[in-house]
Formats: sequence, C-alpha cells, structure tokens
Amino acid sequence: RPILVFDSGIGGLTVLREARVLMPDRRFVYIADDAGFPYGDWEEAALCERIVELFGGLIAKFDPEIAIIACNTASTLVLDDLRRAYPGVPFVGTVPAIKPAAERTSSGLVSVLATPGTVRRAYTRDLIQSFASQCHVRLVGSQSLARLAEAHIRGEFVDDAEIRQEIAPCFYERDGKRTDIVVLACTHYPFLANVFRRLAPWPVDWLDPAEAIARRGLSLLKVNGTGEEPEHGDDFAMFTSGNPDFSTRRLMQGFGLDTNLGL
Ligand code: DGN
Repeated sequence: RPILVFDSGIGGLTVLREARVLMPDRRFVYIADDAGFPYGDWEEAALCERIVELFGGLIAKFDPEIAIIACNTASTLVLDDLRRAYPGVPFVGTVPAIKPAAERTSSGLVSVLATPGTVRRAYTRDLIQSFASQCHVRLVGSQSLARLAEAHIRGEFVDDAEIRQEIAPCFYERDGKRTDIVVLACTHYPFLANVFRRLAPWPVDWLDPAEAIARRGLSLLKVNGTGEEPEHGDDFAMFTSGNPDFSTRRLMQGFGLDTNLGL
C-alpha cells in the first residue's frame, strides 16, 4: 500500500523529498490538484467539499497506508473532516510551524509567510494563541508566491523585485529587536528559499517543516523498515487533476515521475 502525498500543485514535493529519505522502503503516490490551484483564494466550504470528495476517489483507487496532506492551506481547513470521513486512513497534516518557531526565536519576533487562506484560518490563530502567546507573530499572506514558486521550478523567469516586495512585510523591528525567524507556512515556498535568503534585508532562520512532517509520517507506519526497497521506477508516481503542459511534464520527468493522468 502506497503513501499518498497531496498538494494543490508541486509544493508537496518539498515534503515528498524528505519522506522518501526517511521511508525508502515505501512506494509514494503524489497527487497535485492542479485543476484547483491555487488554494489560497478558495472559499472555505467549497475547498473543504472539493478535497473531501477528491479523497473518496483517491482512497478507493490507491488504498493508501497513510496520507500526507502536504499543504498548509488544505490542512488548516480539512483535516478534521477528512479524518471523520475516512477513519481507516491515518492522515498527517502540514500546519504552520509556529510552536517550533516560538521555541527557537531569540528576539521574540516571528513571521509566518503563507497563502492568504492559511492566514485567514481560525486554526492558525489558535496555534499562535496556544503556543506563541509570549512572542509577537506577524502573519503575512501572499497572493502570488505559490504561483511564482511554480514558475521558478519550471525554469521560468521570476522577478526579484516582485519576490522582495512579497517577503518585505516579514521583516520588522520593535524595541531595537528584529525578526529572527520566518516560518515557511506554504509547502511551495522552500523552492524559493535560496532566493528569499538572497533578497532578505537581514539574515533570518527560514523554518521549513518538511522533515518534521516526514518524521510524523514515519511514526504512523505499522511496519517500519521492511528492508526491501521498491524497484526504481516503481517507487513513485504522480497524478494531476489538471492538464500538465509541456513544462510540467518536463518537471515531472526530471523528478523521475510517471505523468499518468488517470484522475
Ligand atoms: N502548497 C500549499 C500550501 O502549503 O499552503 C498551497 C499553495 C496554493 O495552492 N496556493
């Protein structure tokens, strides 16, 4: 039974990357809901309904051992509904790494860079209240960064000025102190981490939760380390709800992925 990794686009590949390192004996099925991309602008009830319905088909088709929702915008909204609808499947969510950021910050000034959807969620506010009440947390919702990350990974030109403008609100000062941690709270953003580092007005810790998510997945497996690795080529496949254009295909092929459109 495979491990299912789900995102609205290619962002979840940043989690898949870590998951494959930690679980080399497993087969992975990567699902990109390209037809629904971007998730940041969706109305909550409609997005919830879409994802729960999509999973009905995915579970019937793949019978996954576990499912990793490698998307903050989806996880902060639908995890409870998914668990209720499909109690036989262990779900791992990806939610903003606010708790680790609060534990790690020295200045007490943290930013959370996410999609507008994740920034709006009650779930995100609750995380701040529960785990970061002693810090100052600024939520920064970007309309365009997920799209820019997709363009960047396809090798298209991405304007530095546009990215600089999107990350600028993450950097702020108070009482002579300044932001020292920015949480990457959208799985697309680690693809741009080097660009962020280059354009940042001062160095900060860019917190990527991918490895922690993969570790959580590993902890949910019934049998760990069968000792048998799947044949190369059978170790993962990628499916999209959209219609991958040439460059997306090329990207998938670059990752050694099967561009099967059977959704
Ligand atoms: N990668 C997704 C996330 O982590 O929130 C969302 C990207 C998008 O659909 N805008």
